[in-house]
Amino acid sequence: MAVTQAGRDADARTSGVPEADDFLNIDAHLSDAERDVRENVRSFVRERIKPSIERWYDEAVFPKEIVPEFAELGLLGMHLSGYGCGGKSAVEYGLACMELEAGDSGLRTFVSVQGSLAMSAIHKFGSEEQKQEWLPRMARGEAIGCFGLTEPTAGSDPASMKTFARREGSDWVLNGEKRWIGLATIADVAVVWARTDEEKNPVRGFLVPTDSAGFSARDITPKLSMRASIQCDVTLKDVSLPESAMLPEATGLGGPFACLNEARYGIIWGAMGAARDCYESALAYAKEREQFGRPIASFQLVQQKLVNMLIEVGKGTLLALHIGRMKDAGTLRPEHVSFGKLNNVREAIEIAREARTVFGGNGVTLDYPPMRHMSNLESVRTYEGTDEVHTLILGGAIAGIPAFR
Ligand code: TGC
Repeated sequence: MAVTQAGRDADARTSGVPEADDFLNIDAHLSDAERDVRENVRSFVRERIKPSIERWYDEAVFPKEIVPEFAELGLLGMHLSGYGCGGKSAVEYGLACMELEAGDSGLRTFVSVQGSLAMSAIHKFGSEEQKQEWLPRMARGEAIGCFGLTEPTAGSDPASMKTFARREGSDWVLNGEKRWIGLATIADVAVVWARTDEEKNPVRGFLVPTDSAGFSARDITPKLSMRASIQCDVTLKDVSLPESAMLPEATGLGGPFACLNEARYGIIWGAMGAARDCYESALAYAKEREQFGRPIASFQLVQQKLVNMLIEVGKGTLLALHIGRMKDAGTLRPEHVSFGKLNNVREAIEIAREARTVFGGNGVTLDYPPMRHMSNLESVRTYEGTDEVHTLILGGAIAGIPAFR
């Protein structure tokens, strides 16, 4: 049965103890539809992800069987409209990311790569035929997409990419290497960004079916982070594509960067999901774990840690909601996204570290989530723009002087 806001308010009043997961009653700022999305994804994470995540992480497997269930929940291309996509708001999508990442960053990353990067590239820049061909199947989880921007020697600076698309008659022939490409070994289609010899805006996007001759992908292993997720090296060797494979509406680096905005936005929420899971698990453990004859939650130093976590989870969640409202209102700028990603991932890592200490030695095992989240968040802090990149995007925005070039 759905819990109404009035019911939650009454519970909080009568118990006198604010809920651990919503100390500030941020729920009061959500609509019923937003709370429904949040509750649906939260239940899914509780029932389908939490019971198995330690095993998936330990065995370093992405549970591909979960993809149809993500689709059933409406998580794939959730914030896109038409073509079988969910048509949900930015805040609803953000809440879903937060709940998923409370399960594991690797599983939230699947939804981000599929929806925010691959589907969003096709939705924003594809031809009608490309949209009809791929988006409905991707929304149903029947086709998986990946997004090839980063290269072995072009990470923070995608403008230095070497992957090249040359004209051969009316066809394109792609050659190059991509690295850290989520899902590439299980993908059906890769959105590949490549340099062309066009003078103005040489970077263009191509839809590459992964069964194309000359396309190959390999999992990057072993990893100490995002173990329940797939990141790959990709090689493109004389991959021949028809003219119709090019995304017609993407010209220049603004194309991939617009997709990165979408993925970075989801991270702002997701990081707070991981942080909340660390805080909640540390709070529960501290109330049960006894040392010196009493629960460690009674010790002032432990309480201070818990309070520091609580405050940063609350601030970061409010920031995510504010940024989500700006996105829905159409007032969000890329530097706002940098503000959110930089702050929330940085704080989430601190929270995970602090939470781990509450568990003492037990905190370094997979029996408890903080160290797994901490390891995952090291990747999250790095992909979609490092701390340094986002700091300098913000620096450039406030100083009015670009830091990079
Ligand atoms: P710059 O000259 O500033 O911009 C080039 C053109 O792009 C436009 N632009 C944006 N458009 C939309 N959103 C944004 N956030 C944008 N940022 C820039 C800009 O207006 C310009 O357009 P135009 O029309 O004037 O040409 O480009 P720059 O190269 O100097 O930018 C520097 C910097 C550092 C900000 C940029 O390179 C950057 O963001 N670097 C970080 C790259 C990054 O986040 N990489 C992660 C890629 S994710 C991935 O490949 C794998 S992870 C996901 C997975 O698991 O698969």
